[in-house]
Amino acid sequence: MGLDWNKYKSRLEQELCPPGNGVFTIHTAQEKRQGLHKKIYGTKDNVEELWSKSLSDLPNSDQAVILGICSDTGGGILRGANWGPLFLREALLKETKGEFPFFDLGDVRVIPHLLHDKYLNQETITNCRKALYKSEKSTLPVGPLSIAEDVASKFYEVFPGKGLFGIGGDHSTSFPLVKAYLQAKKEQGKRVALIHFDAHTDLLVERLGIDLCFGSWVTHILKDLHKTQDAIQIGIRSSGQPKEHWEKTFGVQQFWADEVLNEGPGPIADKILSYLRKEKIEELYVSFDIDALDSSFASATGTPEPNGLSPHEPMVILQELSKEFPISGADMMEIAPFLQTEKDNNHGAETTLMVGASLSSFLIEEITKWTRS
Ligand SMILES: [Mn+2]
Repeated sequence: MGLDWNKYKSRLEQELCPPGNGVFTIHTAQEKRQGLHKKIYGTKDNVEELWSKSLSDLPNSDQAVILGICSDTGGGILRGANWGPLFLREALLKETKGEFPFFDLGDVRVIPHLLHDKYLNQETITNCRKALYKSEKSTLPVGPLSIAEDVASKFYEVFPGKGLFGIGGDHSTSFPLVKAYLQAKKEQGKRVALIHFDAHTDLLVERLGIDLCFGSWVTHILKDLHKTQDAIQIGIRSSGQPKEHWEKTFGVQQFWADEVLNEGPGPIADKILSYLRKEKIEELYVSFDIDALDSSFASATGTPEPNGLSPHEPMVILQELSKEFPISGADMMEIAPFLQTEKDNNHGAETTLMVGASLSSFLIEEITKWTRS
């Protein structure tokens, strides 16, 4: 037995805040936030207290557990994915007709100027601890990626049989989630694979000297996989290098968007399945960058890309894979609801959120199924 639940709960009460509150703001999107709180708690008042009370039910929950990370500091082209967790939750509740097929842990308390604590000096860490935890003696992390990693790794320590569904945030926020997941599964002796949907490889080693960002996070979780081939990327199309370069240099497997569109999702799923069977993979983590989808379906994102997948292909692939291999962790990243960049008749954010919610709700259901199995 590692950390006990009560200690973890008191950590959560400090590191997290109620669902939808992860963006530090007074007025912006206040109505939306209050609307979400009314749906969750039946009121917009005393939300901190109601949320903190609700955490007590976590040990008895058998549902997928949601964690929002409202950080886009790791992005860098067009920002705005910090609003993903609030807006996607609302879209999810529409999708599930107000039912809650998940347990909501809340949002990471994000200082929007920070990324990871390793980039900070001691003075800044102390000041930020004063701001977040009202104590300079606190030993808790302060950067969003560091907090998320602390929350996720201790989550798996306390609840090895539960699964997390992360909502980003720019794609760097998958780094702590995937890292904690991979390390926990390794500890449990379980062989897992990463199924990564994206228009981009996210395989930079660093970007302008920063190693943890939306373009480089995958590179830094490869060492936590049993084999680098266990990272399977789907939907790639915006890349300065051909597929062979990435597969040879990093050892990952890729299925580019044109392959998926030409061959169809069924045959692609079959190829992936035969690898997973051969390698005796036991569980899957799915990281979904919404820009894997064509920009006509996903325009509300930092780097919308044409010539991508429709929601149909990933759904078929995920359905086929999950028939044989349980999905025990997943995330939905890079939805930036205030961005509407394409000629989308101003329905871009609505469409992006709708398809994001339908894929998310599938992944959440799968995590819940696995939790109950
Ligand atoms: Mn990405």
